[in-house]
Amino acid sequence: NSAKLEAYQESYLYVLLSSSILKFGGPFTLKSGRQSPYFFNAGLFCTGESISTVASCYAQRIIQSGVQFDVLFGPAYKGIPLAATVAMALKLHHGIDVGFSYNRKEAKTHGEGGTLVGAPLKGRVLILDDVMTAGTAINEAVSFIEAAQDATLVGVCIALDRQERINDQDERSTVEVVSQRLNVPVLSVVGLDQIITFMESRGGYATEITGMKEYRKRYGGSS
Ligand code: OMP
Repeated sequence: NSAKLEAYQESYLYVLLSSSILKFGGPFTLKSGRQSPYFFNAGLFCTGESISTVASCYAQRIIQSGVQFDVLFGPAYKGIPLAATVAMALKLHHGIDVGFSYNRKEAKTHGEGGTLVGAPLKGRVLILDDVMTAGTAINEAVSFIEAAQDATLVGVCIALDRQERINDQDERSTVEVVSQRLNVPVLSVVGLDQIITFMESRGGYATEITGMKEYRKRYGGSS
């Protein structure tokens, strides 16, 4: 396993492990029904320290990719703080000022009304989300962009690519299939291989690493 790590990915992985955002043990039942020995909980980006590191890492990954965009869209609920803090990190660390937008789960019928909040969903839109496993969650987020007039999806950036196959009949990875289907890049701050590389380099995680490798053999995608 030789997934390379950049400095920002190392500080990110350090935060994931020290804040238990990445949890082991389980087994954890995933949305897809798969039983996983590890689980990534974006709800635990809940301190100034962890959210600022995570947001800076998303920003670096996005800048590194070269994707051009006008608005960030963070699907409710976990995408909301991501959209706000990544917009802030882009401004603070890279001098790039973009709008951010997110949805309500319940449409509001009074006041300003509607389902979308924040910057107008117009122009080139980059979706921010937490994790991709079998690609179900992303469809709802994409539907908001499709429903908006004058909005074009230009990419998706997630915190973790679990590098799983999309289903048992297709060995291609979810990220690859989703990227082809939407015809945009799907970026991730790290993938499962990089988690394994990082934990191997730190030592002391033999059981966790074995569990992740076995799981990767059973459910891993082809790229
Ligand atoms: P898919 O919809 O199968 O791609 O699964 C992604 C969603 O599952 C995420 O948006 C989360 O709601 C949830 N999830 C996690 O939060 N962390 C994980 O490690 C795995 C999942 C999951 O259920 O696959």
